[in-house]
Amino acid sequence: MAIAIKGGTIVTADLSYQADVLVDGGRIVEIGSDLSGDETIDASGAYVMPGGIDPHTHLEMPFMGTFSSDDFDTGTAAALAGGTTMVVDFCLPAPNQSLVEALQEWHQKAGKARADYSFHMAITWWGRQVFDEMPEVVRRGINTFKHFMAYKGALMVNDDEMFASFQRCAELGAMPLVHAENGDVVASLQQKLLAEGNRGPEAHGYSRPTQVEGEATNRAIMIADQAGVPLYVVHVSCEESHEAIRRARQAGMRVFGEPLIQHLTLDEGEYLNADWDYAARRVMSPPFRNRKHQDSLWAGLASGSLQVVATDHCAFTTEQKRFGLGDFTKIPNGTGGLEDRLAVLWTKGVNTGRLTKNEFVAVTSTNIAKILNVYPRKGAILPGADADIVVFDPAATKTIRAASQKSAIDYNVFEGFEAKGLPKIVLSGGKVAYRDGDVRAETGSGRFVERPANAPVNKALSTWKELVAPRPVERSGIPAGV
Ligand code: DUC
Ligand code: ZN
Ligand code: ZN
Ligand code: ZN
Repeated sequence: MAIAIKGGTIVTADLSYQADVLVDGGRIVEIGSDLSGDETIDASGAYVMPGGIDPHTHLEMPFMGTFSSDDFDTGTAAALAGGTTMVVDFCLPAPNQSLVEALQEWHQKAGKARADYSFHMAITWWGRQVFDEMPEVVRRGINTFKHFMAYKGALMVNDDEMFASFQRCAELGAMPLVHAENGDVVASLQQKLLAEGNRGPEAHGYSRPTQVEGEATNRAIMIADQAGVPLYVVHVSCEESHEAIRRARQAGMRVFGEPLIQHLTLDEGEYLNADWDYAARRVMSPPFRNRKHQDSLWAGLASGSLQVVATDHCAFTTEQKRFGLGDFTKIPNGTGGLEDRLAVLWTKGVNTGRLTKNEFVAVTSTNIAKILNVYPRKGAILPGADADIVVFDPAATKTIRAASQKSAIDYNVFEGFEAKGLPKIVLSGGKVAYRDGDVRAETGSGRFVERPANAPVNKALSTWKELVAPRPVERSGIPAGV
């Protein structure tokens, strides 16, 4: 059944112009004037944009002794209600678990998805088996591998493991991702704070200062350059990390940075709230920062040194957060945001003039589609692209309330936020998936999106130097190797 979206202004990462869009068979089939279909969507006064892509979610993730409370069903319902038509989640193998087996488990969980999805594969342990399985993971449509430089004793990988994995990514045309925080320093700061009697959620912020993030970001960048591979830094929260990325890009390295909507808009003062639950609900890693860092992130999005706005959606209920009563290190780390990313970014970004409408589309959809190698199937309003489309009403308003959200948790870190500019109608795969408050996409209607490998680079981009094994120097009269 063909649907004509009529009378709107198409807004892409490059252009804004008036045209109708005709979708059929799950794809965009035509863009032009006076188009008609079996059904018409009136988009007058609205912007017609590519569906949002959130490249950083944790749905039903086993973490810190529990599972995050939004699964692929409620999580993608929240996503669609917020104008996000594709999520990229993290497959986390257990220690010594086969990557392929873990991937099968994640495919099972994602069977409930209402929106399209993909996975990043996390390198949670290192060994011959992981090395051997990485090509199979790539063949199965996953071109990104995540590395946690924090969570010592759990998810953290060491530098030698990270370097080995980065080199393997380079060979395979895959890209490493990093959660960049120095896990050793965080662990010792946590112990110090606890020993000094600092046990509340505010200590979470003190245990993860911007230095630990800046150091790890720099380290990951240098290791990636030596491995001859591009790098994607998730949840860039501060100037120190942003600065490292800027510098790397200036040196010619292909390094990407992803701030979260939370870090752009919420600050460290949240942890000083006298209500333990209020503060604990906002505990995530990296923690919220001060205004100086927020300004840096906004500037990076406008100037292009940072490319993507994500959520790291990892939702825990208040009850789960209370696992950390009396010990902040046991508060499950994570906040929600999937449903609110577009509305909050538009309100704080476009309405204030910090971002143009086209930059908004770039950072919520198009840039990540290119980085993850799914453009122009995703992230584009073009004939042939998937019909994942947001009809966005810049005049619509709402007050964000947990009471009316699709997410399964009992609070919202944006509670009370006055949003202006909202998705009104969302198409996913050519069907109306959300309209005026109702999610219509059915559980299980989402599809897995394969992301093919890129061409391997295998050179240090900063020097364009071949990464070949150096030859030993021949010396006359002295035995080799001495
Ligand atoms: N940070 C979080 O806050 N939650 C999930 C994982 C992470 O790195
Ligand atoms: Zn992380
Ligand atoms: Zn995180
Ligand atoms: Zn994350």
